[in-house]
Amino acid sequence: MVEDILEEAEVAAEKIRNFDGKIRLIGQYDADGICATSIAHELLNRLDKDFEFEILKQLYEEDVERIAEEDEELLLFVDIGSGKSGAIHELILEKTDKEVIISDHHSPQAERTDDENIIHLNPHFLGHDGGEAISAAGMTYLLAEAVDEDNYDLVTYALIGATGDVQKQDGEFLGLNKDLLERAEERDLITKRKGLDLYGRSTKPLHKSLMYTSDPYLDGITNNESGAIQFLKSLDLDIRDNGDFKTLEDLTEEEEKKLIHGLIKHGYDAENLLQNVYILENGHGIDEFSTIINACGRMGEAGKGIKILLENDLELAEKMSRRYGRKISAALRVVEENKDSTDVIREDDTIGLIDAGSKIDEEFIGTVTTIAMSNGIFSDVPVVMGIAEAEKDKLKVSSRATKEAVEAGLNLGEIIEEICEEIGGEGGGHNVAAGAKIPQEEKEEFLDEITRKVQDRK
Ligand SMILES: [Mn+2]
Repeated sequence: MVEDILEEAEVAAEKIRNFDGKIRLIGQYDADGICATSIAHELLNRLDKDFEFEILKQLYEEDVERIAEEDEELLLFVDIGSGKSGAIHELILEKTDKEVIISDHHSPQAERTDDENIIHLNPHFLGHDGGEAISAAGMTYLLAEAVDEDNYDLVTYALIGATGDVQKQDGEFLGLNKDLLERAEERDLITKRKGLDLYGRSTKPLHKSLMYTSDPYLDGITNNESGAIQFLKSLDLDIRDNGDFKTLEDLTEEEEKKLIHGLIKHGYDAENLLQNVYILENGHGIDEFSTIINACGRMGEAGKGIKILLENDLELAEKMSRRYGRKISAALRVVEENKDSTDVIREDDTIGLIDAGSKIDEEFIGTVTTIAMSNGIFSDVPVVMGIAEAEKDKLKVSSRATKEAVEAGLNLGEIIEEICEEIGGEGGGHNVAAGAKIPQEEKEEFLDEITRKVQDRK
């Protein structure tokens, strides 16, 4: 299935192989972008190319203008660029002699042309769905494979990237990602097995993971720490390893099986908790590892994410993961400390609002909003929303709806998209979770509109 993309990638591969000058690699800052950048980075390194790289949050027109002025004659955009391909044509291809390769999966802004100076690799052009079938890391992996089959080892990054972009559905890779998974499995780069999908699989002590499991409700274990510890003891499972608490991820496959059988034998509905787990060669689960890579980007340390991947620097991974945890805790403290200040925290019947201004980094407002949904900050509201200042006089809006509201017909993604169209913002998402960037001066209008629309449809 990936053959059509490989065939197209061959032309780009030829261009890269034959190019002697300086190359600039431009990537996006989330897990998929960092994985795509890492693949391209390694691909160019192995060819001994002269290149520099930069990671951007977003590609603005002024970035395209700036890049047009840089020295490099070949520009390689990964996980970024398709959405600005119109500007790339106008500001780079029409005005300079530079050559461009875009390896992306976002909706293309411009159709492909016969301009030989640009190769635009994008699954949309070949009738594949860029949302689920393949990520930019996958596209860039196929480019690396077209350059040299010996680059097969980079396929792991393609799947970490796809995981970061939430392309797995119910634990399965779909479409072209499935082909990529096969490649990884054939070479034992990834092992897939059934395991328990518990909260904090690799970050929380095992007994806490069990105790926090509420769906299904494990009578005697859920919300009962000593019950959870007792249960593990009854199965002869050690909760400690050299003094440290074990996480679920620390268990051997045999021990995990013992746990699963134990749950079933005690009458717990453990079938519900069985999920596909994908274990990387370095022992990390793919979901949790892609979260760490994503965290690096969010903390403005995308370069460290690349280092973790390319050097398999697990110590750095752990350090970044802890730092990210501390940042989230600090952001949550802002909510806690301001819960009596209606400037920051307020609610009516419809919306619980965290109006964080500059107190919470825009990169953390989404996570804080998700947690605020369940930690009792707000009483019974159908929608929780967080707003934080973002770059370029914009506000980042993040919103979550309760299951009940969604079941009653609320679709946050649709509502937010509609409002953004009216007020000149950008946004959308899913029925339960959606986000937007809006102009600062439109805040009140946005809040009025969303309150009205949620009331209409809940
Ligand atoms: Mn992506």
